[in-house]
Amino acid sequence: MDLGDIRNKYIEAVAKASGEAALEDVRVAALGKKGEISALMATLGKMDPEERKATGARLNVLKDEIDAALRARKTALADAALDERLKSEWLDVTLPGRPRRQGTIHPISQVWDELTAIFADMGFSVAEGPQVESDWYNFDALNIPPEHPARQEHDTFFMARAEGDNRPPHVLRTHTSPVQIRSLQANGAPIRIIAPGRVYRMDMDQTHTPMFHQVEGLAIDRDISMANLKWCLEEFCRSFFEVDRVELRFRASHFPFTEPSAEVDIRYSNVGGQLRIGEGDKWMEILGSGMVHPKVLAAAGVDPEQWQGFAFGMGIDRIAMLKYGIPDLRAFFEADLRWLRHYGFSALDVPGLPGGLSR
Ligand code: 2NL
Repeated sequence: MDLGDIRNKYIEAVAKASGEAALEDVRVAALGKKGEISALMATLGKMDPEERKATGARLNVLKDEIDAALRARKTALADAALDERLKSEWLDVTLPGRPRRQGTIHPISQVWDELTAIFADMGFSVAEGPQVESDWYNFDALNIPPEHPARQEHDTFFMARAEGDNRPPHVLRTHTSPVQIRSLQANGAPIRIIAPGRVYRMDMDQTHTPMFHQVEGLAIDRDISMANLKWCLEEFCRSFFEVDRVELRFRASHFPFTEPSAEVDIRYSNVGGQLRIGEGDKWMEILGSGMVHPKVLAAAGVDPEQWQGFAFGMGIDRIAMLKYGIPDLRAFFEADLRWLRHYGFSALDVPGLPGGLSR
């Protein structure tokens, strides 16, 4: 037998093996239990001692040589595979770290927090209540009887009743007044609360969305007048718009739930599209207000002979647009991340009177 031919055959096969599996096939064929070298080893027993010694030694050398070639090739293949992986999976560790994107506080939330801080400083606590209301809380208790035109003006969303159920339907609250009625019923007078929250009216155009935000305020005590209302609103506007001087104009108006009633305008100027509060010769309506109607107090279980007070209602979205120069109301509700990054606030920018409202 020519061991040289066998050697060349396996060394060549090892060199040609293109992967671990092919290499294993070569190993089994040459060195496996039933492999060619093992078969040759098995013939040694029939040889005479001299020949056996010489052939045995040569077979061992051959076995070691093939084994070494197999190991070397295996290492080379693994190195090549690793090189391939490193080429595709490289990472430039010298690049600067990418900070996680920070969310922002929505301008409505910011303004909500700002006005809460201002009224809290004046002794108002925050009241909340359901967004689906009975028509009694949303209308009747507020001196808006069924035939009152205000019921139509409110563009109310009505909830569906079960088939055959003829009771008046519940509504999506059209203002947060019901929250105040509920607070009066639960706590009685005296009371000083604001009720910020979502309200709903069937209206949709450049200046209206079917859901918007309102804050109402209510102060009931034994000796409260329009003068207290005026001071309270002026103080609020000075703080909220962060100007030293504001001027409010009270215009006689009508709401079913207040008597007398006043719509309140604020003085402003428009210099090249920039609104400035407290100066100039323009007036803009910002809220409605008045002395709580005796019938409303009575409906909420408060004796109008002993108690009186003021109430007001204001659009949060509207005053947010005014303060932060946001031109389109609808953008508030589109969840456009680019818009939020532009108009949103840092999560660390928590409004408070000691630290300032909008730093
Ligand atoms: C407006 C007008 C107003 C009220 C809301 C109120 C609440 C109770 C009793 C009496 Cl419980 N009044 N709220 C009073 C006057 C006006 O809102 O134009 N809002 C945007």
